[in-house]
Amino acid sequence: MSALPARSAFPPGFLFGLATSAYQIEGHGLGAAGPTHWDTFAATPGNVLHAENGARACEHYHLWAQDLDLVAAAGFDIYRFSTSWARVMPEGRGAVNAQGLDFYDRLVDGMLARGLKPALTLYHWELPAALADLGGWCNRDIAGWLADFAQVIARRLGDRIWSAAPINEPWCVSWLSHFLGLHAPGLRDIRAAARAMHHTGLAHGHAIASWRAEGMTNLGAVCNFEPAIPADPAPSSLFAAKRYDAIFNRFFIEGMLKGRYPEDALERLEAHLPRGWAEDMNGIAAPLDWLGVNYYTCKRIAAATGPWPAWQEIAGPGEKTAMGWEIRPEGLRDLLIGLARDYTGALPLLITENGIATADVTREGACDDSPRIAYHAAHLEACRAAIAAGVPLAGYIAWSALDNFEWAEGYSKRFGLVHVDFESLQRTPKASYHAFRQALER
Ligand code: GBH
Repeated sequence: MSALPARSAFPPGFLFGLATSAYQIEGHGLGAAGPTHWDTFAATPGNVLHAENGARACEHYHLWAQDLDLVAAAGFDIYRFSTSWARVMPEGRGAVNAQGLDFYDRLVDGMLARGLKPALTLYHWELPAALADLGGWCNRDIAGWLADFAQVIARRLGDRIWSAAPINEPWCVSWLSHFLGLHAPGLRDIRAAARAMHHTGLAHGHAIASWRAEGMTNLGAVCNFEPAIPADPAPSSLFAAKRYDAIFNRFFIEGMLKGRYPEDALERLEAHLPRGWAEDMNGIAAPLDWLGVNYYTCKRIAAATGPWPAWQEIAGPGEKTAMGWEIRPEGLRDLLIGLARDYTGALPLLITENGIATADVTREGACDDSPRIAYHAAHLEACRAAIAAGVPLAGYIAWSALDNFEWAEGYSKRFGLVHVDFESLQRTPKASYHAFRQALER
């Protein structure tokens, strides 16, 4: 069994953390909060496995103190969390719900009291339904709406936040949700997708500007990456993989870090971008203090017949997780090295998510958690290799602290280092939790 590398195997000051997101753990039906487009999406049969939703989830809204205790007791430095927009502003704009803001205020104080650095994600996917009704991410006004939400959060929490990023995974918010239709709002429309892609960048830039104006520091972006490997040496596969890479891996960081979009994405998307998009690029490329990397897997891509984007995913040779995602730790090493070389240079990188789903199991003992330990061990070694190659990697945040609402998969897939019984709500640390605790004290 592969052991986790010890804290002392990393450079001094390297930070470890655990991540969660609001809709996945809080229980959106608890406390006062406005409806979100994830409630709507989950209520439509066929969108979420077993028609589950985030109404109760882990009841973190009530049980947050014991959850923070667990994160701190294992010796983690960072707790990455998100703020539910509809809990803070039930209509998405205008009136602020004092109860919602009080909750995050207590939560942040709770982190500080336990020696945890609060890493804030402003938006992790549950859009207030009132804003979805106005077109959501397809409406250019979302940039201003998100900036206003950012300001409300900054004024209440900004003095105690360690790091902040406006949007978790712009690719998921736009492409996955508006082109592939797999997440809320479940659209399958190239025009909607292109607009959402551009508007995530615009809203990101506006939120960063709003935070800077409020004096906040250590601001970044969190993107998901899946290295695209040509499934075979055919030139058509190479082209398809390059096209995949442009949409998935390069579109958002080229916007946010270089103020431009990749040519190979524009060739099809430009016709669907909002008029005057090029004038937005400076604002999208607002200077950042770090880039967050969410990494889970890689993709093997071949060409496909049919309309653009005309690619297909081929199963790779590596072992698969319960999500069916291929395990490929060397992909993380190469990704970090490539990002530093081509995009970020001396800008610190931070792993903001990395983790593995296992099948539904009951408690520690009933569950063999060694695949999770092996997964994190291998990816931490990949981080060490990248650091040895000169990459300025600042830390590693694992997904996730708790088993939680895994979006379209409902509660059937478990990413937690801590097991949650969704009936009794009891938390039980898994073997991986104990492995981290031991690694972090060494
Ligand atoms: C993260 O996104 C989310 O931030 C988090 O909320 C979520 O719980 C966690 O992942 C686990 O899913 O083409 O079907 O093989 C991860 C982004 C994008 C990673 C899609 C896997 C391949 C899906 N994901 N990707 S598939």
